[in-house]
Amino acid sequence: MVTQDQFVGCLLGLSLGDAIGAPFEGGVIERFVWKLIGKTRSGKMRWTDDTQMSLALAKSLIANNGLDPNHLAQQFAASYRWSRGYGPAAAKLLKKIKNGKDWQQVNRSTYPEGSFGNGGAMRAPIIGMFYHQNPQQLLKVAHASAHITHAHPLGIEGALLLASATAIALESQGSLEIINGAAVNCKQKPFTTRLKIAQEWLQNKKYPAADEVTKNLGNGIAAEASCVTALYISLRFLDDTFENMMKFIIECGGDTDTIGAMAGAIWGAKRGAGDLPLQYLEKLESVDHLNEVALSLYDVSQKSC
Ligand code: F2R
Ligand code: MG
Ligand code: MG
Repeated sequence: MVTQDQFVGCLLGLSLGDAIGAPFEGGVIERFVWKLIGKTRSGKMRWTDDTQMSLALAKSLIANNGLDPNHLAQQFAASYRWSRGYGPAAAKLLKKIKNGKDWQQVNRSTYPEGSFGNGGAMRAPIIGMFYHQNPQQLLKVAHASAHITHAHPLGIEGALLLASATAIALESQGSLEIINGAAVNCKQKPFTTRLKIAQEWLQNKKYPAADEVTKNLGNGIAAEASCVTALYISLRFLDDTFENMMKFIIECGGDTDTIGAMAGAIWGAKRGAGDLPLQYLEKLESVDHLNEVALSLYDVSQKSC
């Protein structure tokens, strides 16, 4: 039986992973900017686009008892804030939607095949929670919700992987069941090759150092270079602490907020909010709001799926 505590754990885990990882993301300029704007006036850790888009997605699912792509596109655009640190193509696209363009006309305007960034995957744990009882619908909706901003097949595949891994983690499965179950939904070589490596490490209880994880699985902003990494790290640290998982993610470097968000969501879905570190939760912005949204998502998901 999936619990409210797991839904709250998933959303808070996503947000906490995002906020803890954010100061270490990107190059010198991005880190300097985050030093200036990474705290609220009351000194709490701010989250980034990963949480901002996940919240927009959760609220849209709640309002519509499921996915309404046009409503979701409007929610993404209305909640866009430059200070949350969006990807460049995503920012352009959301501004166009805000200015009245139909998302279907602009979601390939920067790249003809669409974006293969990890922006569709970083919010996919929300789909995994909402549709955890309905695997077929989960895949359909993960695809459709990623397509709004990430039409590229690799951007979509990342969303399928993260949504299905979250749903299986909620069912309290072990690490091999989670990765094997989620891997079934991946067909593209950049994913399947990395998944095989991660499956082998988990199966044989190998614990490669951070630089080897980065070299083999990636740590970049592209979906193919961060989704398997996040899934692998969350599973490797399932029986460890959230703090140790985040230390390892920061050691891996690269897209630390997004790998933190995706890994944090899966870890939180499996372990529940009760296992998240209180000393960090106390420093996170708007925890009460995140709690409320996760509980509403739970209620609506129980009734509609
Ligand atoms: N934007 C940031 N952080 C700023 C610093 C990042 C740093 N410079 C770095 O590269 O590590 N963080 C947030 O953005 C990521 C999510 O991005 P999203 O939503 O996928 O954005 P976008 O713009 O669609 O794609 C990201 C970049 O990927 C490349 N790319 C995507 N599709 C492409 C294609 N079809 N052809 C060529 N390149 C493509 C481009 O460089 C895009 O700008 C998360 O990390 C979030 O935290
Ligand atoms: Mg971010
Ligand atoms: Mg990021």
